[in-house]
Amino acid sequence: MITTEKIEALAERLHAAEENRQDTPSLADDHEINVADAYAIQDALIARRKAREEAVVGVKLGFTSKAKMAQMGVSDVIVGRLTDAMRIGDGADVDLSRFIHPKVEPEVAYRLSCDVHPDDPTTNIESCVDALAPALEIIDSRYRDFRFTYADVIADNTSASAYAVGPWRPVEDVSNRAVRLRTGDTELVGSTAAILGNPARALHALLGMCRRYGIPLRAGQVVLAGAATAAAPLTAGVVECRVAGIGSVSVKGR
Ligand code: 0L1
Repeated sequence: MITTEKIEALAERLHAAEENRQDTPSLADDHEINVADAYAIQDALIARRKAREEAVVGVKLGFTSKAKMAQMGVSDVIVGRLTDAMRIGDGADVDLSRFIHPKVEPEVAYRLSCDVHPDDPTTNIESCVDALAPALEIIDSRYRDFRFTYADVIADNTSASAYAVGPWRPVEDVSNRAVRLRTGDTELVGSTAAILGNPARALHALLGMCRRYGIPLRAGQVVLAGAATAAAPLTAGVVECRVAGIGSVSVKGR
């Protein structure tokens, strides 16, 4: 475990990278950080966002696909926090100059209808979800050349940067729906099955991670379940995520 001073210093480094849109080398280059340290750095980073008057409005999961887990050599998902400053309206413009090297991922979002108590073994997280929607997540790693370790990316709030959610609709089984991510001339096609086999499983994985790392889950929060395709670079123009039977959401890079 690293010291509290070191946690604060590393959070400050990542916070400055985000504020100045200036990438930074991997923390692991000169520090030994374990997963608990990394979540402590993420907490300190979120405290800085709150000091900037941002409110936490949700959580996101990362490394929910087998391919990404294998690439990082891990078997656990990662959790990051979403704030109100990250929210982009469906169809709204997004200013590309606020990012370092943004990428976009098509996702499924869930909405929590009640506070979730991860420490209570009787908690049924699926019964605390009242709606789902297509979503886009913009990830913007603060690390130079996207070179990071598993602990690095957790410390960096799992690259969370911005997100948009389409129209909410009642919860249904979305375990194997076609997903299309359209950006410029590029179209990536995937399936919701890439998200832990079924996005609903992401909710259970989230509960376990929140239990382990003391992350609260509150009524009204959004849960981004994970990417259904590889990430695509976010460039100028319209980006759309369409999930079969659920609808679509878009943003416009400028
Ligand atoms: O997939 C995710 O959202 C997890 C973090 C991605 C790390 C990155 O490529 O920046």
